[in-house]
Amino acid sequence: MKFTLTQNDSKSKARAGLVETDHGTIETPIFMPVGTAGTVKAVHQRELDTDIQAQIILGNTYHLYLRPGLEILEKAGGLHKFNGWEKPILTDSGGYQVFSLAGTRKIKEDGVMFKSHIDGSKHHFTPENVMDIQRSIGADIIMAFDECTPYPCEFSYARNSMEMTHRWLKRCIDRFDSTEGKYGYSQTLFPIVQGSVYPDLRKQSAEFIASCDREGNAIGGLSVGEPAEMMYEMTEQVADILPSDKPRYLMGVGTPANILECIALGVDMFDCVMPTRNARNGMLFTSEGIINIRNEKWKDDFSPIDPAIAGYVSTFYSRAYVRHLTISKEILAAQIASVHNLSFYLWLVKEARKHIIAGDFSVWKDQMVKKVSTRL
Ligand code: PRF
Repeated sequence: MKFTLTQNDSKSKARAGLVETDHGTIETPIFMPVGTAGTVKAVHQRELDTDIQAQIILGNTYHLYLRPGLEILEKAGGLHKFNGWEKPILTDSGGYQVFSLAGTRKIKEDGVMFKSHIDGSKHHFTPENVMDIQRSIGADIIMAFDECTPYPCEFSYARNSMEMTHRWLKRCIDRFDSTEGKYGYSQTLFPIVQGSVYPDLRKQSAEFIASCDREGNAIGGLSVGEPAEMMYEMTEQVADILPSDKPRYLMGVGTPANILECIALGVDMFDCVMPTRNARNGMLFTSEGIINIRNEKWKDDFSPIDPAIAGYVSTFYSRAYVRHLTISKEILAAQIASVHNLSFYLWLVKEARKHIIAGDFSVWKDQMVKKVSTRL
């Protein structure tokens, strides 16, 4: 993997860059649609590519390991071949997913014992086997096995957890560096900063992660219920410590406004279930603000979902029609809303990139944050 910084913004810490992988180049800042089980829910691959213009998608180690399982993924020749998405893929390590299985998991120094949400069967994730599993899935970028602390979190728990995440990282690196990709292209491992909302822990974690000198770095443990201001403070502090010549990935963030604010703090990569999950509940993000498509006020609004977005569904379908589909619980409602919301998120980061390169990012960002946060 290679990262090139194209442009630094003069009035903020925003940057535009390029991440080159064996499956193609990603223009940053970028938003990565979440494809938990090897599919971005309700969206097929050609739409992802042509309409949404996604450049990289996410997969989840936890879900793919349980189903379809490694035997099938290896037989297919990896996830790219299995699902037909030939552009870059990033897999999350399962750290986050396993920890949200409250009650059905046990965390120990060696790893985490957990019960499958599918059939209750018992499994064990360790830093070593999570590296092996991600080798078998075959993502271009794979994530270290970490513990994402909840919010709020006692200082002593956060410190012990962060120290364990650091020890796990050393084990991840040892395993990753002593193995090879299974499908003829290269993979890269991103470590994850933790430390909850404690500045001294965040500093310690960011310095440790920076010292590991990997090709990119991630910020975890945020957007887990803390106030947005706190999330921005932690992100800024950590981004300032992480090396500027490597991509910075803020995990699980966030709203359109969160993404714009964090781009201004020097973050390059984002993922979140929000555009797809909220789409399935009738929330549409637009360049003028947020729409609850179930609302009576859209029943005879025959204007397009968002004429500013170049994607096909955003200009083709009317608000009134999508409202009708949603109220009628038609499958097409989820499809249109998901494709639209993702088109909007990809449009937003593309615009951000354009404005960073043009040199007027800060002014544009402040106006855009207001617009995208408005309830229409
Ligand atoms: N760790 C991992 N995945 C994550 C997170 C984390 O802390 C978050 C936190 N918002 C989202 N996804 N491995």
